[in-house]
Amino acid sequence: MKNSLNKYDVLIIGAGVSGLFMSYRLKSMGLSVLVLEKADQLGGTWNWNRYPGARCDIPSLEYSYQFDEDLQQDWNWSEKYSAGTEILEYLKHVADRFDLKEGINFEEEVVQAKYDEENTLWSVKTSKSEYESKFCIFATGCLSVPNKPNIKGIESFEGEVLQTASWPREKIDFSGKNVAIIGTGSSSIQTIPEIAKDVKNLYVFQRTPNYSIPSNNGPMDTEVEKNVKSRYSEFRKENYLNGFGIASDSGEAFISESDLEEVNSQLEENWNSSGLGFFGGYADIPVDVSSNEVAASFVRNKIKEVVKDPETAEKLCPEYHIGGKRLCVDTGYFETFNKDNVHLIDINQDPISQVGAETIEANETYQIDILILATGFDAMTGALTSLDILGRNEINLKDQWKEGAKSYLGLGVTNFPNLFTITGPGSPSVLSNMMPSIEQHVNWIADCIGWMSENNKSVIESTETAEDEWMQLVNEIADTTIFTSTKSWYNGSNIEGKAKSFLPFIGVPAYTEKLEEITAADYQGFVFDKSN
Ligand code: NA7
Repeated sequence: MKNSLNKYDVLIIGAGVSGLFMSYRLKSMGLSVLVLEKADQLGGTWNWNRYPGARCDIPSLEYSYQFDEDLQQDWNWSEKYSAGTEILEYLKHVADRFDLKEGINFEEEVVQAKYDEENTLWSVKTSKSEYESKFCIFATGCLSVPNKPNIKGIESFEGEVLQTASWPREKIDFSGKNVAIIGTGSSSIQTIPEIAKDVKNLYVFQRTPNYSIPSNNGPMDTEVEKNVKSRYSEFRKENYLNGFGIASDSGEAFISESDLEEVNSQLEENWNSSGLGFFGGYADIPVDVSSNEVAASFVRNKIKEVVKDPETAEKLCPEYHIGGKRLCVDTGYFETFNKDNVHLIDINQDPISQVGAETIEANETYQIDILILATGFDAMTGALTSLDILGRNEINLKDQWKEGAKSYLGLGVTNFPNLFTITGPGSPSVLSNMMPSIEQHVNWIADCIGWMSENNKSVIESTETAEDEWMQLVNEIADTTIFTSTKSWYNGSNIEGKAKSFLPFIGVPAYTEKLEEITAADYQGFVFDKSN
């Protein structure tokens, strides 16, 4: 495309892990690319979620780009699981190393993207300007629109209100303060042990307890690092063969067919070393309710061993299937409830009735200085439905998805030509290691755009039939697992009024195989240059 001031071949929305690599790939192909980023710096998730204790729960050697051998050899991670701050440094390094910052407009929020059918162009309006492009790629992340809870009186609170998902850059002084935190998902589980160190009192308002496995984090084991680096590409390939795309051994044994004593000693080993891999430690934990219960009850017993007050321990024990809500990985979470200044309030039993100027009321009235919302996200679709994306006949994506999001492969949506989503609904995304899943999608999109150019195709769009059949497959697979019977953000249950549909594709190897088959069949399920 001719490069006039605001015209590009490709506009990429978001300068996080996916937007950065997408711009690298497309620029390497000689295309004109602009990245539009709402924040004042790059990093996406790792820029916004700056709360104390923010850490990746996938090991550092896996949660890193693989597209450049020198990069993966040169970069040294300091810990087994990286802190958010270190990942942000890494992403800045990548942007500098590959000269990516130049093509990013910061503090520019996209408010509308509209497809012009006649000229087959996307018109994108931002908080500052307007642009046109042939392709529009949403690299907006799966967990990027915070869920703001509707709690009576919250706007009248006169102390500081913080949200884990949009944490301020300056250091917060918690010393001697009374702090309340609402929510007990992964973010809260990471931040509670850190915040509890300084506060006068920490009041934890829990609606649903979570299963969490100790990270056993520590400095990077240099022998492990050396070994992985000596065979990095093999290591990455092996990880794609794991159901969740991680390095942890997928247990092939079934709890239902094993001796219970042996199972317990294996679970003990997994508890001490596997982190998230605990869930896949036996092949039937994700699919068999009775086997799942064996693993769940093992974790409940651990909680009861760690937490000294039996009543608090009981409240911290989840009842649903382990893994049904995303499993957490922690550093001293359950231990923190043994501190005298940490108090657990079960808001199922005693709901929060209101927030006052200096108080929060549930079973009693708590005086607080700081209120922290760790209440999660409008997951997987929020970043695509919180603005106006208008496709053919000006159909708005949020209307098209009113009854539940539908996408072909998590990459394309019918009625939205030349629009791609990275790790969109219907792809392994949040049920996989996000880094390699992002790279898989970015490579696919770049290759597809390259193929279109070589084959004189101008416009790509997924068909409704392909999309329907794909989402049916997503749901058929999910129905064979424990995931659909638990309320979670995987199926939209955490957001009031959101359609309930299960969104991630379960199984990285099966997904990869499908993607390869479809691509080899000249992008089966997509149509090119459909007449309007
Ligand atoms: P999560 O895992 O969605 O956790 C949010 C928590 O907030 C969870 O405990 C929710 O309870 C709770 N919540 C949400 N709304 C409310 C209201 N209105 N009142 C009380 N409690 C509420 O988000 P995180 O940020 O912790 O983690 C997200 C992902 O980031 C994580 O899984 C990793 O992938 C990284 P609920 O369970 O809905 O009853």
